[in-house]
Amino acid sequence: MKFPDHFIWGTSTSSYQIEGAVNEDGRGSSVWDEACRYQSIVQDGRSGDPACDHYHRWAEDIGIMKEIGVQAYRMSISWPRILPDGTSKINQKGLDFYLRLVEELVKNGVTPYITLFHWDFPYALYRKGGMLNDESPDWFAEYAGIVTEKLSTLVSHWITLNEPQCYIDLGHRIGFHAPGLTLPMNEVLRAAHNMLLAHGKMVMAMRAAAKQPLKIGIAPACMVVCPENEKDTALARNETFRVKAGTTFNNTWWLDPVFLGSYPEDGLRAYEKDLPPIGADDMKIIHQPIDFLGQNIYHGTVVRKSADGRAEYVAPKAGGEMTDMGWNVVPQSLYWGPKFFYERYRKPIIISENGMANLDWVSADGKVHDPQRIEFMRRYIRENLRAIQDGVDVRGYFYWSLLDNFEWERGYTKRFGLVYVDYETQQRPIKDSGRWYHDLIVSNGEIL
Ligand code: IFM
Repeated sequence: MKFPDHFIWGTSTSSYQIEGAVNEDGRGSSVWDEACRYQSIVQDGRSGDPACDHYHRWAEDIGIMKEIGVQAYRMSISWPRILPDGTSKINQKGLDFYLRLVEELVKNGVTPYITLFHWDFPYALYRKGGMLNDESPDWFAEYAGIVTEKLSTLVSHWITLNEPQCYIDLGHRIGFHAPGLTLPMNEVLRAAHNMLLAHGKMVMAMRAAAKQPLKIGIAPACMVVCPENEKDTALARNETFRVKAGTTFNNTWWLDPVFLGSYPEDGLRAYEKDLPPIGADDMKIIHQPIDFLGQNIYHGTVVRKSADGRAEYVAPKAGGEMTDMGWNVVPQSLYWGPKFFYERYRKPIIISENGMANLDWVSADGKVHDPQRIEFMRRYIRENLRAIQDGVDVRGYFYWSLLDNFEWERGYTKRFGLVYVDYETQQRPIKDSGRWYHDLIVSNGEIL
């Protein structure tokens, strides 16, 4: 059982979840800074400061990556560190921080993958209307061009948006995430449309500013519906790609415009009375040629055909495997997800996030034993290999996350890392799973 020779093994993080140093070196405020301070959306009442203090400990963290043996590191850029007001005035110190980080990664043989937007939207732009301001796509483009100009000599792999469904739906419809809004559906869809335009305009700006040919992708949250049996495959595929009214948590409303150049018909029907104005050239802007699809997949649902031919969701078994997030363990989502999406969009796939939160602690022997995480990874990655063996073009796997970190509305209560973080001392022991991942990488999957 081996992965293709070119397969990339990496880990992921994001700026607000690990960096800390929110008031240092000219960084501006983001909607998450403000939400943590003024809205009680975070369970433990904490914020992304100091998180893992990565802003000061980045060199140590690269050392840890080397010890684990990761070949690539997916990180995100804090927009308000680069442009404290969101546009115009560049904060050189912010850009220099990322240049140093990227230089050191490359020097250490770790390939950087950069995500430009992982939710830390500049507060100054939120005050100008945020995603409801139709100028917002241009703000994203300006920011993307500046970062690309600075870093693209060394960085060839880029992701425009991370899980836009979360930023828009959790942040603008349900209010669980910053900026904590509960807007009506017509405004949510307008914000979503602007987010898609932002993606397209970012790609254009990045290609224009690039110092070398870039590989650009997008990393949505992928909702995967798996068939209970092979005979339920068509049903599961339909459910995976179906747009349901009342939420933008779906796959095709976001990805059909990006990869196919149009909104899905069932979505246009489901959202009919709330549709945003769609300009004549909008789809052309959104549908830029890009190079890969990043899939963030953690769990899935299972479906079978009912007696009258409808989709019947299979309830997880009582007391079944579950992570500390309360997410069901559905390893076959890493088979069906890549398979269904590859069939629909025909683009190389990177598993840009997969992982689990676990109740980890440091044992008396000073180590962190996390057998469940090892088992989780083993099961999921095996399924991913099965997809590759069935002809799906999966190019890499990025475990979420390198470090335990600030898990948004759950604060520091959830630990996803291969590396344990003691937030008081900032010590970082590598967990058993990190050691296991090392062996997996060295054997290119053979130890599975
Ligand atoms: O921590 C998040 C990450 O920021 C986005 N994807 C899911 C992870 C786990 O919830």
